[in-house]
Amino acid sequence: MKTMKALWSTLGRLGLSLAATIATGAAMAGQAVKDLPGGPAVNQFDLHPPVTAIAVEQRWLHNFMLVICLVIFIGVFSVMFYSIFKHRKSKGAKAANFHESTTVEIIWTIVPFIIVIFMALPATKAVVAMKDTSAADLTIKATGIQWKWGYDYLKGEGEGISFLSTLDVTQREMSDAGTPSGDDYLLRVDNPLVVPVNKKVRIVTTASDVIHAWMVPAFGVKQDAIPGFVRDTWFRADKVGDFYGQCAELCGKEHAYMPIHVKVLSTEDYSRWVDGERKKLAAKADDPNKVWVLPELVARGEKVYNANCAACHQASGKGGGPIKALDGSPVVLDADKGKALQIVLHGTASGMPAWKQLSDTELAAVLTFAKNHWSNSTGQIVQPTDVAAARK
Ligand code: HEC
Ligand SMILES: [Cu+2]
Repeated sequence: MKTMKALWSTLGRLGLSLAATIATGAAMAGQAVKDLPGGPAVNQFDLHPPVTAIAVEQRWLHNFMLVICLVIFIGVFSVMFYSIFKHRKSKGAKAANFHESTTVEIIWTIVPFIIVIFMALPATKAVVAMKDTSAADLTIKATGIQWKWGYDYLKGEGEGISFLSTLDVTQREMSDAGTPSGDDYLLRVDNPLVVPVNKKVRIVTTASDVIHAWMVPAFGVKQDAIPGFVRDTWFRADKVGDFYGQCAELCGKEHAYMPIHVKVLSTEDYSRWVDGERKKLAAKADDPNKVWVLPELVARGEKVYNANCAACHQASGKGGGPIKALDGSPVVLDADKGKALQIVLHGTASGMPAWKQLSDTELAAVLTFAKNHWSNSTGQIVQPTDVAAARK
């Protein structure tokens, strides 16, 4: 009796949560999410529409194997059910009594063997083609970092360009607030990877902390990015457009927040983009001895903050849980600039990462920003030279 009661209450609770799930689903459907070209589609059933020869081949292989499996499934089960039905006991069927039929054994060894060869041949051909990263027009290193991607153009047009690609801040805010919207929800990044169309692009993957994986379904590409190792993959996109993927290896609590956005441009547009990046690089090569004025440095610092710090400390500067607030923090407000500087340069044992990979100017900017934003208004300026001195 008691167990029955428990069972009913469990079932009741299950029903409630099911209803809640359906209600949320309906609420989300109410927001009219549409297909994202180059990304996921609403109620997507098939693989992503392929835009590389490899992805076309993978899709063909997938369908080919599916058909073979279906035929075998239908064949085997038809014979089985037919035999069970036709030779049932109530019809007075008598079981044949024999063992060791050499003919049957040979047939059921040879036939599957032939089927396996039929499937393995085209599959091997595809795998070999996927692994052939030789003679690439462009080589780009993709580094998985908790939780963003770093791209370095190593060889080919655009060599020397390098940037980080992080989830767009508005996406993070929507996620935190529980109000998803937009067709590219959690797929929008600040700096997409840009590549030319119809060129063989070799992607070299590695990681700086844990294992990540670089995956873009429309290209048929998925490659683990492993710390201390270098792996590679390639694609040749035959269409311009925007294509989306995600980190495909569970890499920590923000695994879902490291999307991949690849922008495929025409050859001319790509050259133009490279030119623009070169100019930006030149402009960004900050003079470390420059003496900045407050508003300029705060504006620069806000960008650095949004790209690197807001994920933990929040756009509001309030942090949360073990992540200390920067708004009103005595360390940030301290007249001794060195205190905050040491923490940001070297991190702490309790979860604050070290940021020494940022430039002197970026660190000076982000600290000046923290000291003069939200309710903080110290008027203090941290100059790049202060950061350089603290590094020693
Ligand atoms: C991965 C999450 C994370 C990121 C990203 C992060 N922090 Fe922190 N930060 C922390 C945690 C956790 C603490 C608290 C550490 C402690 O108590 O020792 C902290 C503490 C601090 C402190 C000391 C605050 C105090 O009152 O003691 C400063 C300053 C700071 N962070 C600045 C930054 C800046 C600037 C950035 C961006 C460049 C940044 N943090 C990015 C997690 C993070
Ligand atoms: Cu990852």
